[in-house]
Amino acid sequence: MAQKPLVGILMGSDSDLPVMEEASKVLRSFGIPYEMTVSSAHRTPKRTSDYARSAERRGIKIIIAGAGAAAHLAGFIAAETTLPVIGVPIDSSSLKGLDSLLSTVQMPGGVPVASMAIGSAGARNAGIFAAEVLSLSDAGLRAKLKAHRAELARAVAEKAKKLSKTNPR
Ligand code: RP5
Repeated sequence: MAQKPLVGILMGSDSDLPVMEEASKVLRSFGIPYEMTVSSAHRTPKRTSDYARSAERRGIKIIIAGAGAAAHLAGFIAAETTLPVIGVPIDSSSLKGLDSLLSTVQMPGGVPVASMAIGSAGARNAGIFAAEVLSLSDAGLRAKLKAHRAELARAVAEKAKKLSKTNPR
């Protein structure tokens, strides 16, 4: 039987999918069950509200919400649940995500959204951040996160070694 999803990934439009897939890739690599769907704060407010209100009951622990332009999705969801909400500002408009960043990060006091960086790096970090939150009660996941950090460091060291061969100090 498939495991029940622990993370919900939402995006404002299917055009956000190439960016938001970075988050799902990370969750898959850590073996974290997730669900992913499209729901817009502006175009489908009822669907978005129903999703946010039912998430906790359905066993979801964290919601990742990615949207572009006047990006109200993460804040809208945060208003409807006390689950942690991670926002990913997407660079889909003519303002290249600066609009989405400000819409996502500038929440009024009392209703937080953990805003990530704009675009793919933000989506990837959203997946990692969700894993870090879940790892607070999962030692196996904590070990995977430490191994992931060690791998990042190893990759940099390898690149530095290659570079120094062609450009000695
Ligand atoms: C936002 O508007 C979506 O999150 C997307 O980033 C952007 C454009 O959406 P589409 O017009 O491509 O559906 O609400």
